[in-house]
Amino acid sequence: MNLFKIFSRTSEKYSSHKSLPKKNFLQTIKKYITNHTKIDEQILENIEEILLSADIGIETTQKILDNIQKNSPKGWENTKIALKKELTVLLKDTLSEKIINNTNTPHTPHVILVVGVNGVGKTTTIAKIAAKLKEKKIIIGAADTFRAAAVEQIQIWGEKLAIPVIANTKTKDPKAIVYDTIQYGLKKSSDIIIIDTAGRLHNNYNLMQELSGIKTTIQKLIPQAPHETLLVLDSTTGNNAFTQTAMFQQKLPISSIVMTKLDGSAKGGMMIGICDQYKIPIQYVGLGENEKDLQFFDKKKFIDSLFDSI
Ligand SMILES: Nc1nc2c(ncn2[C@@H]2O[C@H](COP(=O)(O)OP(=O)(O)OP(=O)(O)O)[C@@H](O)[C@H]2O)c(=O)[nH]1
Ligand SMILES: [Mg+2]
Repeated sequence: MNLFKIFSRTSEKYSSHKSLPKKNFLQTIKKYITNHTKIDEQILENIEEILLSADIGIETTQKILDNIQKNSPKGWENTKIALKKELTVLLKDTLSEKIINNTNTPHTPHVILVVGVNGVGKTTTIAKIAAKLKEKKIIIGAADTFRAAAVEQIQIWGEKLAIPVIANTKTKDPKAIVYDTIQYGLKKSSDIIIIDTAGRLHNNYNLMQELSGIKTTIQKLIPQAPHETLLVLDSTTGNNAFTQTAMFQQKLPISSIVMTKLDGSAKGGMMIGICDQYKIPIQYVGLGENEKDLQFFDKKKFIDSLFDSI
């Protein structure tokens, strides 16, 4: 699966739905601009619909429309250059590879807290990150005390990847597990500690509040931690991902985003919209259910691929 083809898919699912993009949204915009000498209200409305149905979001769509309006008199080639520049600015730089990789761990232990709503792919992403950083000494804290099978799920990954998982099925308090995990990580001089948390609805006050408690617990042992807070978003959720980002960001400073399930029917435009609106970089993209199905998000490659085909 090539991530950079996500906008170009022409699945039957897409073609059967009139309002969804049948191809790379830029191709459709190109067609409109090339076929009309003047960009009028109707064309702008059509372009707006294309952008919104690619999940780019209202605010970012408006910015792109303003850009097209500003540049359209000079024809498609100039508009294309302007759009490429605009998308490069809208997609915030990925900081991830500077933050952590197999040869560089700026903080030891480096604590990564993984959060997000139910079922977005947090636990699977943790396994994928651990598999990617396997040169390092990693431990995982199974702090999802909410879902019965959650501990077992991460333990199975731990066994598969030969990574210790700290769990305690006797407690329902995630803070207790977080505390034990950090303590164990410090004792064993771990390089990386990854904390799995329960899926929580962004509009559930108590569950969101619990995240503050988890953070405070981590800081009792390592005041500067968590060094990274990853928000996992399911790319198939559409506009709701914008609200999730806003609500999680309100509770904890999110350092970067993992966009999962891009191997599915997602349109991917939300990557542009979310980076633009919340100024949070995308660190990883999930492209399947196996431990190898995780890629660092490369902004330049992503944008080049969008424009390569047109
Ligand atoms: N196709 C695909 N499936 C994924 C991806 N990431 C996760 N999944 C699947 O999504 C489902 C949910 O993944 P989990 O990792 O359990 O999600 P979670 O956020 O930990 O879920 P909760 O702990 O219940 O909130 C599983 O069936 C995963 O295999 C991905 O990038 N692509
Ligand atoms: Mg989970």
